[in-house]
Amino acid sequence: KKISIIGAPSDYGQLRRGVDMGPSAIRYADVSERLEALGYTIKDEGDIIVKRAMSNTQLDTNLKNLKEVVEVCTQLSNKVSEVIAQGSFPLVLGGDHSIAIGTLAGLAEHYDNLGVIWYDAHADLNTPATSPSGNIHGMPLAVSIGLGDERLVSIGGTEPKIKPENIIIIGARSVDPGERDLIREKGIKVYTMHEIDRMGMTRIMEESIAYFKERNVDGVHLSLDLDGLDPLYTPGVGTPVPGGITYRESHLAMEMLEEEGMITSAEFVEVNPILDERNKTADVAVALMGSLFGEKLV
Ligand code: DIR
Ligand code: MN
Ligand code: MN
Ligand code: MN
Repeated sequence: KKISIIGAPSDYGQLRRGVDMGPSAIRYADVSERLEALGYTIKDEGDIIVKRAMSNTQLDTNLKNLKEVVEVCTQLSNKVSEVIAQGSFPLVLGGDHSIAIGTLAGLAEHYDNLGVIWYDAHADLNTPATSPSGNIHGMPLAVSIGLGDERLVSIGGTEPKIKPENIIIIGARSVDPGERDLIREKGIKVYTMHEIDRMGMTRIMEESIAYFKERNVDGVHLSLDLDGLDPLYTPGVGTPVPGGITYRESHLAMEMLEEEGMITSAEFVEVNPILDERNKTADVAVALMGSLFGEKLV
Protein backbone atom coordinates (compact mmCIF):
# COMPACT_ATOMS: atom_id res chain seq x y z
CA LYS A 1 0.00 0.00 0.00
CA LYS A 2 2.05 2.87 -1.36
CA ILE A 3 0.83 6.35 -2.29
CA SER A 4 2.97 8.85 -4.17
CA ILE A 5 1.98 12.48 -3.79
CA ILE A 6 2.77 14.66 -6.82
CA GLY A 7 2.28 18.43 -6.61
CA ALA A 8 1.36 20.24 -9.82
CA PRO A 9 1.45 23.93 -8.80
CA SER A 10 0.14 25.41 -12.04
CA ASP A 11 -2.32 28.26 -12.46
CA TYR A 12 -1.91 28.55 -16.23
CA GLY A 13 -5.24 26.97 -17.13
CA GLN A 14 -7.32 29.93 -15.94
CA LEU A 15 -6.93 33.58 -14.97
CA ARG A 16 -7.20 33.69 -11.19
CA ARG A 17 -3.76 33.55 -9.66
CA GLY A 18 -3.25 31.62 -6.43
CA VAL A 19 -4.35 28.11 -7.41
CA ASP A 20 -0.64 27.37 -7.90
CA MET A 21 -0.47 27.34 -4.10
CA GLY A 22 -2.96 24.46 -3.92
CA PRO A 23 -0.35 21.75 -3.28
CA SER A 24 1.12 23.79 -0.41
CA ALA A 25 -2.31 24.34 1.12
CA ILE A 26 -3.12 20.62 0.90
CA ARG A 27 0.23 19.65 2.43
CA TYR A 28 -0.38 22.24 5.18
CA ALA A 29 -3.69 20.43 5.86
CA ASP A 30 -1.60 17.33 6.74
CA VAL A 31 -2.33 15.09 3.81
CA SER A 32 0.66 12.80 4.45
CA GLU A 33 -0.10 12.33 8.16
CA ARG A 34 -3.76 11.66 7.44
CA LEU A 35 -3.03 8.90 4.95
CA GLU A 36 -0.10 7.45 6.91
CA ALA A 37 -2.49 6.93 9.82
CA LEU A 38 -4.48 4.60 7.55
CA GLY A 39 -1.49 2.32 7.11
CA TYR A 40 -0.19 3.61 3.81
CA THR A 41 3.43 4.32 3.01
CA ILE A 42 3.47 7.87 1.67
CA LYS A 43 6.14 9.14 -0.64
CA ASP A 44 5.92 12.86 -1.30
CA GLU A 45 7.52 13.26 -4.72
CA GLY A 46 7.46 17.04 -4.30
CA ASP A 47 6.21 19.40 -6.98
CA ILE A 48 6.89 19.30 -10.67
CA ILE A 49 8.71 22.43 -11.84
CA VAL A 50 6.39 25.22 -12.97
CA LYS A 51 8.08 28.38 -14.19
CA ARG A 52 6.70 31.59 -12.78
CA ALA A 53 5.57 34.25 -15.19
CA MET A 54 3.16 37.17 -15.03
CA SER A 55 2.55 37.37 -18.74
CA ASN A 56 0.32 35.25 -20.93
CA THR A 57 2.18 33.81 -23.84
CA GLN A 58 -0.19 34.26 -26.74
CA LEU A 59 0.58 32.01 -29.64
CA ASP A 60 -1.47 31.55 -32.82
CA THR A 61 -4.53 30.64 -30.79
CA ASN A 62 -7.17 31.95 -28.41
CA LEU A 63 -5.99 29.46 -25.79
CA LYS A 64 -4.36 31.18 -22.85
CA ASN A 65 -0.85 30.13 -21.74
CA LEU A 66 -0.84 27.19 -24.14
CA LYS A 67 2.94 26.81 -24.15
CA GLU A 68 3.12 26.78 -20.35
CA VAL A 69 0.27 24.28 -20.00
CA VAL A 70 1.96 21.95 -22.50
CA GLU A 71 5.22 22.13 -20.52
CA VAL A 72 3.50 21.43 -17.20
CA CYS A 73 1.37 18.58 -18.51
CA THR A 74 4.24 16.88 -20.32
CA GLN A 75 6.25 16.83 -17.11
CA LEU A 76 3.30 15.65 -15.05
CA SER A 77 2.52 12.88 -17.53
CA ASN A 78 6.03 11.50 -17.19
CA LYS A 79 5.94 11.71 -13.40
CA VAL A 80 2.57 9.94 -13.12
CA SER A 81 3.72 7.17 -15.43
CA GLU A 82 6.95 6.73 -13.46
CA VAL A 83 5.08 6.44 -10.15
CA ILE A 84 2.77 3.73 -11.53
CA ALA A 85 5.77 1.84 -12.90
CA GLN A 86 7.07 1.78 -9.32
CA GLY A 87 3.83 0.14 -8.18
CA SER A 88 2.60 3.18 -6.31
CA PHE A 89 -0.80 4.94 -6.32
CA PRO A 90 -0.50 8.40 -7.93
CA LEU A 91 -2.20 11.14 -5.90
CA VAL A 92 -1.89 14.41 -7.80
CA LEU A 93 -2.45 17.78 -6.12
CA GLY A 94 -3.42 20.76 -8.31
CA GLY A 95 -3.14 23.33 -9.56
CA ASP A 96 -6.03 24.14 -11.83
CA HIS A 97 -7.84 21.41 -13.73
CA SER A 98 -5.73 21.79 -16.90
CA ILE A 99 -3.18 19.53 -15.19
CA ALA A 100 -5.56 16.59 -15.73
CA ILE A 101 -4.38 16.55 -19.34
CA GLY A 102 -0.98 15.49 -18.01
CA THR A 103 -2.33 13.07 -15.42
CA LEU A 104 -4.50 11.25 -17.95
CA ALA A 105 -1.67 11.14 -20.51
CA GLY A 106 0.54 9.45 -17.90
CA LEU A 107 -2.21 7.02 -16.92
CA ALA A 108 -2.84 6.11 -20.56
CA GLU A 109 0.60 4.52 -20.74
CA HIS A 110 -0.58 1.91 -18.24
CA TYR A 111 -4.33 1.52 -18.85
CA ASP A 112 -6.11 0.58 -22.07
CA ASN A 113 -9.68 0.93 -20.82
CA LEU A 114 -9.51 3.43 -17.99
CA GLY A 115 -12.71 4.62 -16.29
CA VAL A 116 -12.83 8.25 -15.14
CA ILE A 117 -15.00 9.94 -12.53
CA TRP A 118 -15.10 13.69 -13.15
CA TYR A 119 -16.42 15.24 -9.94
CA ASP A 120 -17.03 18.84 -10.97
CA ALA A 121 -19.53 21.69 -11.32
CA HIS A 122 -18.34 21.92 -14.92
CA ALA A 123 -17.99 19.42 -17.77
CA ASP A 124 -14.50 20.59 -18.86
CA LEU A 125 -15.39 19.49 -22.40
CA ASN A 126 -14.68 22.70 -24.30
CA THR A 127 -12.52 22.88 -27.41
CA PRO A 128 -10.88 25.96 -28.92
CA ALA A 129 -13.97 26.28 -31.12
CA THR A 130 -16.50 26.17 -28.26
CA SER A 131 -14.63 27.70 -25.30
CA PRO A 132 -16.20 30.94 -24.10
CA SER A 133 -13.05 31.83 -22.13
CA GLY A 134 -9.96 30.39 -23.82
CA ASN A 135 -9.09 28.89 -20.42
CA ILE A 136 -7.56 25.45 -20.77
CA HIS A 137 -8.94 24.27 -17.40
CA GLY A 138 -12.30 24.13 -19.19
CA MET A 139 -10.91 21.67 -21.77
CA PRO A 140 -9.08 18.68 -20.19
CA LEU A 141 -11.81 16.07 -20.77
CA ALA A 142 -12.17 17.07 -24.43
CA VAL A 143 -8.40 16.94 -24.90
CA SER A 144 -8.23 13.50 -23.30
CA ILE A 145 -10.78 12.04 -25.71
CA GLY A 146 -8.71 13.49 -28.56
CA LEU A 147 -10.47 16.80 -29.28
CA GLY A 148 -8.83 20.20 -29.30
CA ASP A 149 -5.51 21.85 -30.04
CA GLU A 150 -2.99 19.33 -31.42
CA ARG A 151 -0.31 20.51 -29.03
CA LEU A 152 -2.49 19.46 -26.09
CA VAL A 153 -3.97 16.35 -27.67
CA SER A 154 -0.51 14.98 -28.57
CA ILE A 155 0.96 15.20 -25.05
CA GLY A 156 2.13 11.67 -24.26
CA GLY A 157 1.22 10.39 -27.76
CA THR A 158 -1.38 11.31 -30.35
CA GLU A 159 -3.96 8.61 -29.62
CA PRO A 160 -6.92 9.48 -27.33
CA LYS A 161 -6.15 8.81 -23.66
CA ILE A 162 -9.65 7.74 -22.60
CA LYS A 163 -12.91 6.67 -24.21
CA PRO A 164 -15.92 9.00 -23.96
CA GLU A 165 -18.11 6.09 -22.86
CA ASN A 166 -15.77 5.42 -19.91
CA ILE A 167 -16.38 8.88 -18.41
CA ILE A 168 -18.87 9.69 -15.64
CA ILE A 169 -19.34 13.36 -14.76
CA ILE A 170 -20.85 13.96 -11.30
CA GLY A 171 -22.09 17.32 -9.98
CA ALA A 172 -22.46 19.25 -13.25
CA ARG A 173 -24.43 22.49 -13.03
CA SER A 174 -22.58 24.87 -15.35
CA VAL A 175 -22.32 23.43 -18.84
CA ASP A 176 -21.62 25.47 -21.98
CA PRO A 177 -23.66 24.90 -25.19
CA GLY A 178 -20.76 23.29 -27.07
CA GLU A 179 -20.15 20.96 -24.12
CA ARG A 180 -23.80 19.89 -24.08
CA ASP A 181 -23.61 19.04 -27.79
CA LEU A 182 -20.48 16.96 -27.18
CA ILE A 183 -22.06 15.11 -24.22
CA ARG A 184 -24.98 14.12 -26.47
CA GLU A 185 -22.88 13.31 -29.51
CA LYS A 186 -20.40 11.13 -27.58
CA GLY A 187 -22.86 9.59 -25.13
CA ILE A 188 -20.95 10.75 -22.09
CA LYS A 189 -22.63 9.75 -18.82
CA VAL A 190 -23.51 12.77 -16.67
CA TYR A 191 -25.17 13.01 -13.27
CA THR A 192 -26.12 16.67 -12.92
CA MET A 193 -27.28 18.21 -9.64
CA HIS A 194 -30.80 17.35 -10.76
CA GLU A 195 -30.04 13.62 -10.67
CA ILE A 196 -28.15 13.95 -7.39
CA ASP A 197 -31.20 15.66 -5.82
CA ARG A 198 -33.58 13.19 -7.36
CA MET A 199 -31.78 9.85 -6.99
CA GLY A 200 -29.48 10.53 -4.07
CA MET A 201 -25.73 9.97 -4.04
CA THR A 202 -26.07 6.33 -2.93
CA ARG A 203 -27.84 5.26 -6.11
CA ILE A 204 -25.57 7.34 -8.28
CA MET A 205 -22.47 5.67 -6.88
CA GLU A 206 -24.08 2.21 -7.12
CA GLU A 207 -24.93 2.87 -10.78
CA SER A 208 -21.49 4.30 -11.50
CA ILE A 209 -19.71 1.30 -10.01
CA ALA A 210 -21.96 -1.09 -11.95
CA TYR A 211 -21.37 0.91 -15.14
CA PHE A 212 -17.60 0.63 -14.84
CA LYS A 213 -17.86 -3.12 -14.17
CA GLU A 214 -20.08 -3.60 -17.23
CA ARG A 215 -17.54 -1.73 -19.29
CA ASN A 216 -14.72 -3.92 -17.97
CA VAL A 217 -12.47 -1.00 -17.09
CA ASP A 218 -8.90 -1.85 -16.08
CA GLY A 219 -8.69 1.03 -13.59
CA VAL A 220 -10.67 4.07 -12.43
CA HIS A 221 -9.24 7.56 -12.07
CA LEU A 222 -10.97 10.07 -9.77
CA SER A 223 -10.55 13.66 -10.93
CA LEU A 224 -12.06 15.79 -8.19
CA ASP A 225 -12.49 19.50 -8.79
CA LEU A 226 -13.24 21.09 -5.41
CA ASP A 227 -15.84 23.31 -7.12
CA GLY A 228 -17.96 20.16 -7.49
CA LEU A 229 -18.91 20.72 -3.88
CA ASP A 230 -21.12 23.63 -2.88
CA PRO A 231 -19.06 26.80 -2.26
CA LEU A 232 -20.49 26.73 1.26
CA TYR A 233 -18.01 23.91 1.97
CA THR A 234 -15.26 24.75 -0.53
CA PRO A 235 -15.16 28.55 -1.01
CA GLY A 236 -11.50 28.55 -2.08
CA VAL A 237 -12.02 27.86 -5.78
CA GLY A 238 -11.73 30.12 -8.83
CA THR A 239 -15.13 29.43 -10.38
CA PRO A 240 -17.64 28.67 -7.60
CA VAL A 241 -21.17 27.68 -8.65
CA PRO A 242 -23.97 27.64 -6.05
CA GLY A 243 -26.22 24.62 -5.63
CA GLY A 244 -23.47 22.04 -5.41
CA ILE A 245 -22.80 18.66 -3.82
CA THR A 246 -22.78 18.65 -0.03
CA TYR A 247 -19.96 17.70 2.29
CA ARG A 248 -21.79 14.58 3.47
CA GLU A 249 -22.72 13.45 -0.05
CA SER A 250 -19.09 13.83 -1.05
CA HIS A 251 -17.85 11.73 1.86
CA LEU A 252 -20.45 9.10 1.03
CA ALA A 253 -19.24 9.00 -2.57
CA MET A 254 -15.61 8.59 -1.46
CA GLU A 255 -16.54 5.87 1.06
CA MET A 256 -18.52 3.89 -1.50
CA LEU A 257 -15.61 4.05 -3.94
CA GLU A 258 -13.26 2.89 -1.21
CA GLU A 259 -15.48 -0.06 -0.28
CA GLU A 260 -15.43 -1.13 -3.91
CA GLY A 261 -11.62 -0.84 -4.12
CA MET A 262 -11.96 0.46 -7.64
CA ILE A 263 -9.97 3.69 -7.67
CA THR A 264 -6.44 3.32 -9.04
CA SER A 265 -5.39 7.00 -9.16
CA ALA A 266 -6.74 10.37 -8.05
CA GLU A 267 -6.26 14.09 -8.34
CA PHE A 268 -7.66 16.95 -6.28
CA VAL A 269 -7.65 20.26 -8.12
CA GLU A 270 -8.61 23.94 -8.07
CA VAL A 271 -7.80 24.60 -4.37
CA ASN A 272 -6.97 28.32 -4.26
CA PRO A 273 -5.83 29.37 -0.77
CA ILE A 274 -5.93 33.09 -1.73
CA LEU A 275 -9.70 32.85 -2.19
CA ASP A 276 -10.21 30.49 0.75
CA GLU A 277 -11.30 30.95 4.36
CA ARG A 278 -8.50 29.78 6.66
CA ASN A 279 -7.59 26.83 4.43
CA LYS A 280 -11.09 25.36 4.67
CA THR A 281 -11.07 24.06 1.09
CA ALA A 282 -7.76 22.23 1.49
CA ASP A 283 -9.05 20.77 4.77
CA VAL A 284 -12.10 19.43 2.92
CA ALA A 285 -9.87 18.00 0.19
CA VAL A 286 -7.80 16.13 2.77
CA ALA A 287 -10.89 14.95 4.67
CA LEU A 288 -12.27 13.51 1.41
CA MET A 289 -8.94 11.81 0.74
CA GLY A 290 -9.29 10.29 4.20
CA SER A 291 -12.59 8.71 3.18
CA LEU A 292 -11.26 7.70 -0.23
CA PHE A 293 -8.43 5.78 1.43
CA GLY A 294 -10.49 4.05 4.08
CA GLU A 295 -10.95 6.20 7.17
CA LYS A 296 -13.60 4.63 9.39
CA LEU A 297 -14.93 5.72 12.76
CA VAL A 298 -15.40 2.22 14.10
C1 DIR B 1 -16.10 27.34 -18.45
C2 DIR B 1 -15.65 27.27 -17.00
N1 DIR B 1 -16.85 26.15 -18.82
C3 DIR B 1 -14.90 27.50 -19.37
N2 DIR B 1 -14.93 26.08 -16.71
C4 DIR B 1 -14.43 25.75 -15.50
O1 DIR B 1 -14.20 28.51 -19.22
O2 DIR B 1 -14.66 26.67 -20.22
N3 DIR B 1 -13.94 24.59 -15.26
N4 DIR B 1 -14.44 26.63 -14.52
O3 DIR B 1 -13.54 24.10 -14.07
MN1 MN C 1 -12.83 21.23 -13.53
MN1 MN D 1 -15.02 23.10 -12.12
MN1 MN E 1 -14.06 18.54 -2.04
